[in-house]
Amino acid sequence: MISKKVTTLEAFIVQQQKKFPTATGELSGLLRHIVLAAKIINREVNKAGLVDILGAAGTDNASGEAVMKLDVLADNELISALKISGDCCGIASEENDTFVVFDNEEAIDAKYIVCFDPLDGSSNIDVNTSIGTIFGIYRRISTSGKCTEADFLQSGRNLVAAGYVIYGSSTMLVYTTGEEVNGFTLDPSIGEFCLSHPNIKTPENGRIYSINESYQHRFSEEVNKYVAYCKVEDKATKRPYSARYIGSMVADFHRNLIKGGIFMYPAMTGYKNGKLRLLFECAPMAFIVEAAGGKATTGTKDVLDLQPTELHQRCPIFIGSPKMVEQVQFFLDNADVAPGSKTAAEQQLKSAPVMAIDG
Ligand code: P6P
Repeated sequence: MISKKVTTLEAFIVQQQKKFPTATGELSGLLRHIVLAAKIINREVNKAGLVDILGAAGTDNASGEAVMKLDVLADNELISALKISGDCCGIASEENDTFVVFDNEEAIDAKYIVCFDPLDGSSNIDVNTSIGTIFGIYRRISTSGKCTEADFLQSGRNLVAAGYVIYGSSTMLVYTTGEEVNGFTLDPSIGEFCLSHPNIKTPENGRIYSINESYQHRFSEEVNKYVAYCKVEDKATKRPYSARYIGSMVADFHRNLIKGGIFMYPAMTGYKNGKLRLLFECAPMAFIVEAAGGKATTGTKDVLDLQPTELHQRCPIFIGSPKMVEQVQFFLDNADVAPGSKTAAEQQLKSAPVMAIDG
């Protein structure tokens, strides 16, 4: 029996659409199809541990069907769902070298395009670590007919909506259309995403830093100084911070969004623009974090201000609690500041008080 008000994602989408009298329902329809794909991906991800029974990718399962890699399956599900939606004229995906045009009659003139990473962190699948789907929705620039590459090479400032699904201890869908960020947890017993985290605002400050420190020898001196700063014992600024790095951007981002923290994937030797993709990971996450009161920079400009020149371009990213992003920017802009200096601590103390970390 339902004992208290439960807002399903479907009901929420309808409520949100009503706020815009001129809304045609196309964005709502697009979101519904992304949700459908997410439920199918969730079902398959949750079976990943049974690969020995169900067959590994590249083999045939008991019913003779080819078992595909989960990231390929996720890519296919999203492409199919978006194509049949009739509200999307094409997609660009981390899994596909070029963009995909939907030239079927009901889709070819649709208003929106979608960029997505179908299964981010997929290398973690076989060790049962949280992974995710990341998506960003733009209005097409071309007016009608087959979408073009220019429709996809838009800065994050043009995003209409962005979100992610995290397949973790529970499955959550978090999305924003630019104002509020809302989180919905999947209730498997009814197959519905239910509003569990209304109007998420990320803490102004935090005590979690996320970076792959094994690349220390490849980072710039300024990045290493900030990482050293995070480790200095200093009661006033509640340091040392806690290092948390899962190696799955969606999982690291989501934890920091809720608890406060900073996720960093800087430029480094061998990755002159960092590793993460602007269109499929960085821009959607930057859109979400800014709507939640956070910040996202490449180290030289806001991620959302980057004008993409190619589909798969990478960009450095420092994203999370605004005061922590400002603090790392302080180190990036002041090469002579020592990690243990009073100057560095004073810069931090100008910020909001740091939240205690719980767990
Ligand atoms: P590294 C996963 O492969 C991914 O794209 C992100 O989800 C994650 O944050 C990053 O790469 C991890 O990269 O080099 O630390 O293994």
